[in-house]
Amino acid sequence: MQNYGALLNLFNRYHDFALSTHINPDGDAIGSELGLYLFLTKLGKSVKMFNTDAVPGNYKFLPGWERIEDVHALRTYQPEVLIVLDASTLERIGKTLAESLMPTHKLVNIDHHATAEAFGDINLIMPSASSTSEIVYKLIKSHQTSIDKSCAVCLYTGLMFDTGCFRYSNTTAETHRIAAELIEVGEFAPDEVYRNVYEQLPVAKIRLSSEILRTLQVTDDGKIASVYATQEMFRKTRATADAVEGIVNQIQAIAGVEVALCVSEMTDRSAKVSLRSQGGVDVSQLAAEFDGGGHARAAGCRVVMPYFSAINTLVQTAQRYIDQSSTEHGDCQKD
Ligand SMILES: [Mn+2]
Repeated sequence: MQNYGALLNLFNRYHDFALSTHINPDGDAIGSELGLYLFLTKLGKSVKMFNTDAVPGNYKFLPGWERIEDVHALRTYQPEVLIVLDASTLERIGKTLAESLMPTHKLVNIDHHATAEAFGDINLIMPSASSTSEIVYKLIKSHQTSIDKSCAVCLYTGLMFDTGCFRYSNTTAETHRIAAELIEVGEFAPDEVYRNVYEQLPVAKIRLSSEILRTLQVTDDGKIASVYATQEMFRKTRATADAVEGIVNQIQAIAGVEVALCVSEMTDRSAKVSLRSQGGVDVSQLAAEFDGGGHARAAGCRVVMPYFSAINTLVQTAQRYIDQSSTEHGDCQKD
């Protein structure tokens, strides 16, 4: 991969680095950011991290999380090199940060989203990688530096998160080999990492889940399942917006369902949509119709309409995709 070389050159040439990742950061965002931070620090670089949103509580067991600063800490600081991780567009790091965090020399983009834009001077975009953490792992390996304990647990967390604990189709023999090496090097207990990430749920999240699951609708053909969350439900359960995460995966598990979607009513009269697919429909394309993005089997978008209109619009669009994919399938059978 020639791009590793271009990036490794930057590590030799420059001293001041800043890292950032997407809004509402998840396990891969935080894991890859901290993993790269710890590696660059070990190389003796000056490294700062700036995120728009705070580190979620369940990732505060990871070494270095408290070094992540917000946009207010930025002031007039300009790094020589800015590396953006796990964000398919520069705007995904948050508008204010995207406009004010300017590198004096190079902008680097490290990502694995199929819809990733090559917005950097150097772009390390690998849609075949399970996670951005996997790309960071390979980058460090190509530098022929050993991965240390603290770095290993961060990268493992990202790998675990983005593969849905090694369940999703992006999980390969290689993913397991990398995970095995990280466990060996990191000397951590994988079950403890799992508990830290997934078993720290606030009770409000379970209460919200029960409200949301009550809204379940499945189309007559059984192929599209949808649920929604309203502001009223958030008020009633006192759950935060991120408590919706994961519910769409539950309804995707319904037998026969090809596309699952969860619509959340936002406070600004827009609606946030999470999409999942069994593989027949590329939901990153579907999301792109609404200026969203993601992966073939997991994507999202935000639409400016009331949540009930959003459900209808998205279900209809998903139906169109399912009809298209079954037509294509039918043609194949005729041949
Ligand atoms: Mn990711």
